[in-house]
Amino acid sequence: MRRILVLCLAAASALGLAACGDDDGGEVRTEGTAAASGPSAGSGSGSGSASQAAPTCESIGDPRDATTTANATLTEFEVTLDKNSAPAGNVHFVLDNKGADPHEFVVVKDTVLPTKADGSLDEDKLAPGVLIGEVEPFPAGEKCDGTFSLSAGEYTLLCNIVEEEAGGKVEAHLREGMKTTFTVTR
Ligand SMILES: [Cu+2]
Repeated sequence: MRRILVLCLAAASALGLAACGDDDGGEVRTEGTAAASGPSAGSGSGSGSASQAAPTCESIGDPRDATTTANATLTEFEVTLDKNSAPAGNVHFVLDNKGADPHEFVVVKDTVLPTKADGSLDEDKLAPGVLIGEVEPFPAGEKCDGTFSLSAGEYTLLCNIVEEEAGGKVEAHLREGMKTTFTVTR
């Protein structure tokens, strides 16, 4: 599920590198090599999910099943929670993207994370069952949510987006610090 955000490459070639700032606008988002083959083709959490020209919120799970609601704020590059623990059960995470870029929300039942050379989470190296689920990337300024069934243990909540900017600079949100821990008690 490695994601790559290609920032304003088209603008850079048309207008020169000065046009290629760090802010929003003109972003072209790709996932792997699957060029935009249609919207909302990939709502699952599999590695082969299709790309979307613009991310939209796809809520995960049913919040009516939740016994706990936790609010998470996503920014560059932090995940901030209003509570750091919950009893075992279904936890409804209400996500508020207050940053300038799209972010996602990945739930991993571990606190020691295998990473790739670019600093992103290497999901292929997680033990079976450790990757609980995720809310796919959604835009800056918007809210989204996900409800996950969590058994007792220590979790990491993170964003695993990797941006490739003009000039080849790679920015992994996880490496930039976009994670927090969450404890589920019995
Ligand atoms: Cu992010």
